[in-house]
Amino acid sequence: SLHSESYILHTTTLLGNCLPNCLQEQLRLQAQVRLLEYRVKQQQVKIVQLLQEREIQYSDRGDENSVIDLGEKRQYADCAEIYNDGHKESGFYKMKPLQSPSEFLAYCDMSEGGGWTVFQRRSDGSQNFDRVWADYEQGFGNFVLRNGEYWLGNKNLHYLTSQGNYTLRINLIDFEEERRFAQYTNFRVADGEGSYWMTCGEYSGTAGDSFTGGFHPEVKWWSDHRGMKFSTRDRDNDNYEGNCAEEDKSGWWFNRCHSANLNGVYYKGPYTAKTDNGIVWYTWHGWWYSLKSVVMKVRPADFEPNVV
Ligand SMILES: [Ca+2]
Repeated sequence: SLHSESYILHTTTLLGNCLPNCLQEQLRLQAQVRLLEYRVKQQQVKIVQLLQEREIQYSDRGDENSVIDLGEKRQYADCAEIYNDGHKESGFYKMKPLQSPSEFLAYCDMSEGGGWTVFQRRSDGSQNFDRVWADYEQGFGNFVLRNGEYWLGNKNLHYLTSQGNYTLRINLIDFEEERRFAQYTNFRVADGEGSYWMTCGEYSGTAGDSFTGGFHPEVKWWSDHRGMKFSTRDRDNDNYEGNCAEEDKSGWWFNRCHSANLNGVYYKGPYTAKTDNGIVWYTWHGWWYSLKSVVMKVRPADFEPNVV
């Protein structure tokens, strides 16, 4: 609107020097100002439309089948092995960790150094994450699309992370398109008999340490997710007299209850609800902001990309 403002100034100056009978000129100029204002508005609308179209095109890129079939020649324990066998394209690959009785598909993120096995993705709220124990145990969601939302399954997560020393990386994006990450050493998920309890080591990153409550010593007793069993609405293993999974509508390693709830309800940014049940990472946006995008992935700590 800068154009029309300078034009108004110019017009006012002209009118100041004007004789009383130049009313017609005044009207003409006023009409011109209105026309210019109208054009500026139209252009602003166009700019907004173009930005929206670009946004849609960008997100459409994830709307493609990205299952990559390597045949049955070789079995892979995780995406790190697939990467180092020369397959550097991101997509869903079949793998079979050492102890796993069967193969399964997981998305291999071959960016950020490559070799990452993605076990959770949130991108658009298209999948329901308010699910029972059996679903979280087996895994659920979309295992075809690049941006498909899914949970790999606690069983598979156990088989993956019990193969060695795995690094956990959590990538977060908010609705301003800002990106942050949190990384943890020594991430491991126990078996079903241990109710898939989770442990991890040291934090590094830009999103703050919401996973182990490391952001303040006084919150650790209720917000540290380490050592916690997995909970779902039909299997309450949390440290709270109520049922965290039921109140927060997700399956997670709830304590009492959380400072990170990445399987929460897909709201769009700031939200209001009875409980903090959004996709929350407390140390970045607090309890009442639900993130736009989450990726949780693992890679062996001793991974060294094989340059082919
Ligand atoms: Ca409880």
